[in-house]
Amino acid sequence: MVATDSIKNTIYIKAKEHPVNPPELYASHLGQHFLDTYPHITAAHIDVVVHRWTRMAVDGAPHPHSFFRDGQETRNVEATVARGRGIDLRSSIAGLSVLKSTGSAFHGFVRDEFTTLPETWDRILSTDIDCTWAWKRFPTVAAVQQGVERFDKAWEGARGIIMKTFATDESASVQNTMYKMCEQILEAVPEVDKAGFALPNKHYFEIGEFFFLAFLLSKYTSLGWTNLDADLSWHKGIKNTGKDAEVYAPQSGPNGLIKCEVARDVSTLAQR
Ligand code: AZA
Repeated sequence: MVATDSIKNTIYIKAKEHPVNPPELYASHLGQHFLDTYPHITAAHIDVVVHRWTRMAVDGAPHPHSFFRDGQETRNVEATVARGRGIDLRSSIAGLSVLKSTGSAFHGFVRDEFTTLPETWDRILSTDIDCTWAWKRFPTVAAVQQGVERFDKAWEGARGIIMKTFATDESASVQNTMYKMCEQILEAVPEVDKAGFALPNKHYFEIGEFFFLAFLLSKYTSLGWTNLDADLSWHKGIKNTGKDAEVYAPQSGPNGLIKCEVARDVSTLAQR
């Protein structure tokens, strides 16, 4: 058995001995170390999470030693280093919260006795991006090291594709937009075999949209009408629906978590 104490200390020491950027290379070094050091171990699994500490700008100049946490977004790496198999790396962007105020529709979906959702041709679209891309297997740490700039380039490329597609796509659905993003990531990074997303559908509803539902809830439950905040017309007849909608309420859920993974053609993968 290897104590977690030794594992923790190894993580510190390897962070001194090797660069920690890009995280894909650091994770590979770390995993290989465990295989080289402990003959009874067949595979090492490493997860690295990189937080955004961005240098402060003070009086317009980058400050030499001060940083701020620039959002909840992280850059993550999962590495599996397995004896006799090589190194499998999965890189990801997680926790990148995005919202667009229009340019998103959702209609034409199956309607049956289980459907209550109305169709929409214009809605707010918001989600927390969780995007992962899986690299083709690397035989050794030296192969990861060779052309190591590929990892930062892929991360920057994927982030750019995500932002641009999210902003500019006339989204037909979360599913459709995420598929387009996957295709572009595969095109931009030839050494990546698969790209995927897991996107929560974060809803913002017009206050007024669920007026009728609120009315029913207040009639048949102990929830008070005034607690429901369902409509604004009680105040001087304010209109806040359709073209008049300006004030929206974020919904706490439950909401969908929509996932997709797009891989290269299997016949192409076999030749790689
Ligand atoms: N996809 C969407 O884009 N929006 C939705 C879904 C869905 O599957 N379900 N509710 N709202």
